[in-house]
Amino acid sequence: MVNPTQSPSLDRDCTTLSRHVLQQLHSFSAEAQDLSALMNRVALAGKIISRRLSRAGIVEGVLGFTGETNVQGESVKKMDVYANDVFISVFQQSGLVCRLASEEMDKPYYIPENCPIGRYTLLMDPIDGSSNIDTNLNVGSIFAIRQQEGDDVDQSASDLLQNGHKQIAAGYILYGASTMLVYSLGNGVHSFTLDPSLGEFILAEENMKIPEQGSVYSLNEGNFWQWEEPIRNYVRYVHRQEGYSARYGGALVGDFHRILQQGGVFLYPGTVNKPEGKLRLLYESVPLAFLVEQAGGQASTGRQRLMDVVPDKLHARSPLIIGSPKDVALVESFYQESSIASE
Ligand code: AHM
Ligand code: MG
Repeated sequence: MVNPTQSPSLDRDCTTLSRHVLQQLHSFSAEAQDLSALMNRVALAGKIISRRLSRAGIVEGVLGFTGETNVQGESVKKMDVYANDVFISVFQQSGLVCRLASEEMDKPYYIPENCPIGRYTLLMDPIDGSSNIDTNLNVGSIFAIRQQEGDDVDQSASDLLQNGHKQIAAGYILYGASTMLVYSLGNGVHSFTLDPSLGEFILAEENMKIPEQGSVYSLNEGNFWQWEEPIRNYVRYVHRQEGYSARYGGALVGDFHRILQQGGVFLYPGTVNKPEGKLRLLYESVPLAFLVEQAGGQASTGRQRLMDVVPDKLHARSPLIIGSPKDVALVESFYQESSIASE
């Protein structure tokens, strides 16, 4: 007779993402199965993109630009296009997602065979920080899932123009020294590491908690003279204190992952010419705001909780201040100070 034993390492190896989603939802209902299948497809996209990135320089189509400009007026990299295609491909014939909205596409992409059954919409930045690819540094994919509201017969996707509380899941994939997937269904934040020998994302950490305060501040100080005064005053304050470290990798997912694990604050503020900043709400800042709040942190525009911001268009931007609660509150205090001074 064999008596099955509960080996912790075997149990960990078997805690795959799809199993974890079902555990999180405490259910085997059709809806839970759908979300589990959906996350599994996001993970598949991450594995395909990760495989391609790991061959940069030895296969065609990883490094360099396509020569085109996207809807945001930015030069498109070959990997931006590839990763966007990967996300579309993994959801074909899935019956799960009718629409995908992406940084790389002017309008949402409809997958006809999944509509109208697929009641979920996937919002994504397929490769965030793509300027890092050519120097073999980390990049990421950011995603959020929203329930489609209404039939969207005119394909205007106007139901997406709602605040961050409408997200039912969000996360990112970090292509770094290892490939990690971090996600939340609104019940804690959980991280998974891709085990290349299994080809599976295996649970790394459950219920991640951001430290209340950290020593890292992360922003592009090259923009100092273009920022509004409260941010300049915050940075001047930091420069006069002992114990702060500046860390900025130029790719949001990696910079955010460091802050999530070690505490501190990431900032991409507005500038004189671009008060709305650079980062896009629906598929960059708001998914990370959802995650950070689930981990006990905060995300703000400086003047407002980021989760409450209602985008006025699909590619709307907003300043982003995100991280440990005490550090975000400190940055906000510089905005409050400046509004009192101007009264
Ligand atoms: P992208 O999605 O086009 O790659 O742009 C977003 C990236 C973020 O990953 C990063 O935080 C930011 O742009 C860096 O911008 P900058 O080079 O202005 O510091
Ligand atoms: Mg981006």
